[in-house]
Amino acid sequence: MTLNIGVIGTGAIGREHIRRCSQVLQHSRVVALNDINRSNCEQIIHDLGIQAEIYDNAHDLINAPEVQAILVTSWGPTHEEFVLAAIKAGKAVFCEKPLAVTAQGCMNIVEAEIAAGKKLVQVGFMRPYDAGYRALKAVINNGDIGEPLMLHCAHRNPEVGDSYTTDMAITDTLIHELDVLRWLLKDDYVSAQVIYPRSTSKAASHLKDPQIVLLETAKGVRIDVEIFVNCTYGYDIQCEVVGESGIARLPEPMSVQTRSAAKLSTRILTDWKKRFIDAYDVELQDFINNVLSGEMTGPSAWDGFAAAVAADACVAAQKSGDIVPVTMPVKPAFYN
Ligand code: NAI
Ligand code: NAD
Ligand code: ISE
Repeated sequence: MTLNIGVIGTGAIGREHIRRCSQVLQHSRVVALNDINRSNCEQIIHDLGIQAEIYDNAHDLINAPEVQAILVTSWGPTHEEFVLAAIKAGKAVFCEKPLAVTAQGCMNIVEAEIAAGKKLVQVGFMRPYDAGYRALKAVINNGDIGEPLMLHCAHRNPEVGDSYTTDMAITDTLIHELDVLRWLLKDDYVSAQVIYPRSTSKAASHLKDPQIVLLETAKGVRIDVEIFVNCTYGYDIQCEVVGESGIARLPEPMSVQTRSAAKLSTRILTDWKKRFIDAYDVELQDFINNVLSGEMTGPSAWDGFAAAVAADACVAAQKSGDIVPVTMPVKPAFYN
């Protein structure tokens, strides 16, 4: 059986996901594309040699009879509209993070999905599919380091474009930690605070970079996340869990160690596309398999909502400098 997929948004990650659905994964075929910039679609059809219809309107793609499932990889502010339209059409939808740019937008999706009576949404949070994070979670679950007490994390990009704003450090970047740490600890956030260290001279003048986000969970775990998106040296994701009886660290990506010119060294990745390349493959194969089998088990609209509630609090904390409460409603039984 093959799943016919339509893709909205054929930019950086859209192109990557079309490549993997066409060349890497099983049981999937990309049959329809849409982008506000039509030439992006034409270029991809040419480069990847796929046969896909280009739609000039995203809603026509969503409602096209040959499209069985939708990938939303357009920019964040468009996600809510397209996911709601997919639910209305009764079609499964994989939506890149963020599910919507506000918690209210995510809640609109949660309510529409519950009203439809069927899970249709998977959010593109790929880190729970990463072998390194899964190994870290297994160490915690085995009790190897006792109960987690503190986490020290970092999310560093070599550079960002001028259009990247201070709040995007939360809504675009930290959102991955907000999701994966909640999953890792099986815990929810209760408060957030943001601290600005001395700014790097490498950032645009309008951007506060780096930032430190301090989170507290319901179980009392304290988390610090450094977000540094103009660190220059690489794309570097760190996560250290301090437990009652030991410490566990997220494994580094595999890299050959060299001894040369009086140095012992390993390379650091610079491109986010490569850091979680296997996790993207696994998450999308999971989506395809689940749509075909009729049971969605990946990161849900509720997980998208939970991350957005925490993100809203972090953005408020950026602006006020205060410790801001994170208040999560009770999870509907639909998502248990
Ligand atoms: P991009 O800017 O390279 O691509 C976005 C594409 O969407 C562009 O081709 C643009 O023309 C198109 N687009 C914008 N508005 C549209 C509309 N109304 N209708 C149809 N097409 C529209 O951005 P990128 O880096 O590919 O990011 C896209 C999404 O994927 C974002 O939500 C981003 O947060 C997410 N993302 C997720 C990553 C992950 O690790 N899970 C990594 C990178 C991006
Ligand atoms: P689990 O029951 O241990 O999950 C723990 C908890 O995390 C659950 O309460 C679940 O609701 C929640 N959760 C799941 N995804 C989340 C997310 N993205 N953000 C926040 N909370 C989340 O189950 P698990 O086997 O650890 O799987 C967790 C996720 O990883 C699932 O989405 C699963 O489909 C996916 N996954 C599974 C495999 C596999 O081989 N089974 C491999 C990779 C990823
Ligand atoms: C990008 O949108 C991503 O999602 C990457 O995974 C993240 O590391 C980067 O900071 C974001 O800009």
